[in-house]
Amino acid sequence: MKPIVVLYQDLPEDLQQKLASFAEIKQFRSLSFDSADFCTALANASGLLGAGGNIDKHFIEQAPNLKAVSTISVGYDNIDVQALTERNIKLMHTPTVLTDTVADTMMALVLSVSRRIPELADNIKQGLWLKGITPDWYGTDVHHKTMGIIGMGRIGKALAKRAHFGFDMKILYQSRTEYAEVNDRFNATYCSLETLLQQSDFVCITLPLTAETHHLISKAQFSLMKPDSYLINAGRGAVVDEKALITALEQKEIAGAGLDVFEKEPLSASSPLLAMKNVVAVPHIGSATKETRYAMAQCAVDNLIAALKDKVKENCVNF
Ligand code: 8YV
Repeated sequence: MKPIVVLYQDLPEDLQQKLASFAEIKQFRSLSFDSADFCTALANASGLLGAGGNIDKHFIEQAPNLKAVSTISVGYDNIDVQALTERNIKLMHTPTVLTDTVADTMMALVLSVSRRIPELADNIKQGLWLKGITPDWYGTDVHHKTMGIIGMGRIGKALAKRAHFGFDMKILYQSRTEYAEVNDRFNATYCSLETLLQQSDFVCITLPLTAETHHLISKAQFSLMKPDSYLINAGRGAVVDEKALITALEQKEIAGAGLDVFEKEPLSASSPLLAMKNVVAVPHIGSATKETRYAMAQCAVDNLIAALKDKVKENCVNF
C-alpha cells in the first residue's frame, strides 16, 4: 500500500506524477482543520508536503502516523521542530537550491534602493521627466562601498561573492562562526554586530528567525547605523523590529531600506513603509523565479520520498 501524503501546495505536473507514483496524494489548498476531509487525511498521513502554514504541537498531534514533513523552503520558523523530533518525525527542507536566487534578490534590493530605481522609473511613467535631471534625482553609489552581512550561511556567502567580485565592495560580517575561507576569498572582515552597524553602507540580513534573532535589529541598533546607510532584509521580517525601522526611517537615522520580508505577511497596504520613497518593498520574492521554485519543489519531493523510504542523505533538519 502506498503511503498517504498530504500536499498543500500545487506542484508542477511532472513532480506531481513523480510523487503520485510513490504515494497516495491528498491535496488541499492550505492547512485548515475546518475541512473534515483534511482532518481525516492528516490523521492517516505519513508525509506532509508544502510551504508555510503553522505546523505547531497541536497540528502535529492531529497527525499520529506522520513520519516526515517536507517544506518547500529553506526556512522553517513556522514549524515546531522539537515537537517533530519528539515524535521521531523527520523535517526536510531545501537549503541549497535557492541560494543564488536569494543572493541575486538581495543585490537587486541594494541597487534598487540606492539608485532609486522604482522611484525614478515611476517618475518617468508619471510624465515628470521634462528636462535634464537635477541633483534631487541622484542616487548613491554601490561599488566600492562597505557591505555588512549579518549571517554568513550559504546566502551570506553568495551575497559576499557578488559584492566583492562584482562591485569591489568591502565586506564586513557577523555570524556565529568566523570562516577563514570567507575572509580569504572575499577579503572579508569578521567583526562585532556593533562595528558592522557603525561602518556599513549596506546592512544586509540573511538570518533565519529564531528566539535569538527575533528583533535583533531594533532601536539601539538603528541608532548605531550611519545616516546615509541602508538596511536590506531578505531573511525573515521579525529579525527586524518593524516599528523601530519605521521610526528610524522617519527620523532619518538611516537613508532607506530594501525589504523582501516583513513581520506580518502579506504586508498591509496601509503600512507606513509603503508610503516612503526611500523604501523598496517586494512581496517575499527572494526565491521566486520559475527555475528556482521548480528546483525547490523538486528537491522537496525527493526529500519526502527519501525520508519516507528511510534513505535520507541530506537536507534533514533534525536527524
Ligand atoms: C519562500 C523562503 O518564501 O525558502 C524560504 O525560507 O523564505 C522563500 O524561499 C518559501 O519557499 C515559501 O514558498
